[in-house]
Amino acid sequence: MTTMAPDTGAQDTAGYEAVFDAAVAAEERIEPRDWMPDAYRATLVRQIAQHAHSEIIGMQPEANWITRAPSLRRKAILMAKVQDEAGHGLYLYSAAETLGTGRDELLDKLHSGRQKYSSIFNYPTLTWADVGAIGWLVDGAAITNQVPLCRCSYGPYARAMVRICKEESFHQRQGYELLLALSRGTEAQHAMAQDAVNRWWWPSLMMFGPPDAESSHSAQSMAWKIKRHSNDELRQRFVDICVPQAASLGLTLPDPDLRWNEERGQHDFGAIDWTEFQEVLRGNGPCNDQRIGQRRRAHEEGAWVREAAAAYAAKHGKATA
Ligand code: FAQ
Repeated sequence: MTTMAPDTGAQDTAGYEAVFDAAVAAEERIEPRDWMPDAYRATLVRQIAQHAHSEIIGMQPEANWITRAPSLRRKAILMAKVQDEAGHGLYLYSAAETLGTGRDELLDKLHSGRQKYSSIFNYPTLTWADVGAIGWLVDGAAITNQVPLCRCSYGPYARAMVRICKEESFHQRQGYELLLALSRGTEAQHAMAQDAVNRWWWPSLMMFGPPDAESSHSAQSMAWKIKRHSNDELRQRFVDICVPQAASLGLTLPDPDLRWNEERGQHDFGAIDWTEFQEVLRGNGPCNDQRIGQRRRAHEEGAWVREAAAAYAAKHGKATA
């Protein structure tokens, strides 16, 4: 989109709004210096921040297994994956910065519970098979949700998503491959893989957010082309993708109501426990306290790194001047 004069707040914004609406309708990208409605900016900051927080908190469940990976190859893959998630957090915090909201402010809101992160990361990783289940199901759900975000109307978010989705695709495959090895292994390994899938399946479906009828932001976000599909549409797409993959893995999905519906051309699936989802959002999931406690500690312990980087930048700036 062509750059428009920034809103000074004093002038009539109707003209700017018409140009913004026309750009969104024409599938043009909104860029940081373009005029945008305050509510559009606030919605993007909310979603991008929640997404960034999810990426960095999401490092914890799998990092739990780095020291206990069963081989050097598995350890190297897992370390690379967890580092990728940190990188995704950084791209996303940078995207939020282009909207005028600094990283410090967003981290402060995360640490004080004023901003959310994905419900999925409040579940424990009990066995090595959980690393496979997270890759297959959690990264799989993340890709299903995030590929359409590559076409988000806000340029910096959409562009960050392109690289993130490529990396998530590798993550999904490594999880699938890990589960396949376990599923084809000993009886105990197969049982471990099945148990992990049983525990991660329903929380993965919750990642897509509340049902459409209860999704407070979907209608406006879709009108602004931030979101391209509703929560239920993406959840259904994910279920349809997973069913044949589970069969190839030799594993079952823990839903007795899961069956192909010829008429709809999609799978029917059982009722999601939305009470559990709401409880996790309220901070009462199995690992909420542990996750946020660990995040606050990491931030405090990293203070010296931030101070050193700032001192270096100041010194370097002075030398250049
Ligand atoms: N968890 O009106 P909606 C990953 C909140 S990345 C917690 O439907 P919206 C990579 C929502 O914020 C995973 N809260 O909201 C990885 C809102 O609350 P608010 C993260 C949730 O925004 C893999 C309220 O409920 N991905 O996994 C959740 O239109 C492995 C009402 O909901 C993203 O963030 C939830 N599951 O749609 C990393 C993708 N669902 O703000 C490490 C970008 C909803 O009013 C290891 N985000 N809420 O207080 C999105 O696409 C959207 O924000 C949705 C929610 C679809 C998540």
